[in-house]
Amino acid sequence: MASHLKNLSDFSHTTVPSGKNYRFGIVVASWNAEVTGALYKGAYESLLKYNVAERDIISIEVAGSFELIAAADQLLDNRDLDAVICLGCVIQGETRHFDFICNAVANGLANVGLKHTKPVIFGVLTTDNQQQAMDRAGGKHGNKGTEAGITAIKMAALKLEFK
Ligand code: DLZ
Repeated sequence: MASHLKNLSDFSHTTVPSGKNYRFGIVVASWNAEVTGALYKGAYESLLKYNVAERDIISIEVAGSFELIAAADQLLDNRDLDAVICLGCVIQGETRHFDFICNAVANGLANVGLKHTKPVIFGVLTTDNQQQAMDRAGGKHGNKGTEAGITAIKMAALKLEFK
């Protein structure tokens, strides 16, 4: 369980509360599937590691990162979830598609979180190339999917604190 910070020494970015009895959605985009599959594995395994039950995780696959927005919104409309983790990978190309998609997804997911007053975790890699993406999906810079899973648990626990 998250606790209020009373002293500077209370702060610890390494403490992860138990995810037991919290319910999570994971939405994963299939564009750049090698990367997003690794992000998904990292997120899913991090939830299990911190005691989230498999029955408390609902996973959905969508076409591209742009579709994460509608899927997260619909999940929160129809399921009693404590947080939704959104995973995607947008790789810089020759066109302005990159900027349109990145901006739309970041703003869209933020708005979904505010609309539902629930944590919507931005686990979308936005990189110059495939190698940078792989480095962050289980490579030399870790796995951002794992970090997204941990962030979801921390945010779910924080919310309960204020009920
Ligand atoms: C169209 C498109 C492009 C060019 N690039 C990516 C990408 O790198 N990563 C990603 O997740 N999705 C991409 N898409 C697909 C869009 O997210 C979306 O699926 C389509 O525009 C249909 O709405």
